[in-house]
Amino acid sequence: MPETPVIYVLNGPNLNLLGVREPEIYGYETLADVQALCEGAADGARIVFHQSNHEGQLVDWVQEARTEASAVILNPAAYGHTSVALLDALKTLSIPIVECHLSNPASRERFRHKTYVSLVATGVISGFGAHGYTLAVTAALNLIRERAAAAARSSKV
Ligand code: CA2
Repeated sequence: MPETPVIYVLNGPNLNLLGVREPEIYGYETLADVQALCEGAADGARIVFHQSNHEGQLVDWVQEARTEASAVILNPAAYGHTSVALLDALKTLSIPIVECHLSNPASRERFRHKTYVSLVATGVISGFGAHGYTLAVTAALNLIRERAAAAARSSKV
């Protein structure tokens, strides 16, 4: 694990439109606002924040996180419901994965009720809008600290 925790926050397709369209579903905050919220909750950790509309780019960042990150927060957007490629990339990680959604997909159309990402996520945060990202950063920090404490304990015995 890097000395300063590094948290990758990855965002999938169309999330670049946040705050511009469908505010009744996704809220009025822009993606830049979401990034600022993550940085405000980081408590000394470094936030690496990305968004892409391209599945392969998201896979590349997940692969990069294998060596560069202490945890990943992922809002896969629609790729959560469709992408086996993203699932396969996430399966290679041995760091915490927090799945984060602005809306509560379980209360929406049936095709949103399941995500591939949930199969490998440590936990899922949904339905709290942009504030959910601050909850996700806090959850990731707790998981990173718990793992560091467990590693320190096991190196003593
Ligand atoms: O609630 C979420 O965060 C979602 O991941 C958002 C995805 C949706 O496919 C998932 O089921 C749930 C859609 C992201 C689209 O983002 C937009 C933002 C503003 C305007 C239009 C789309």
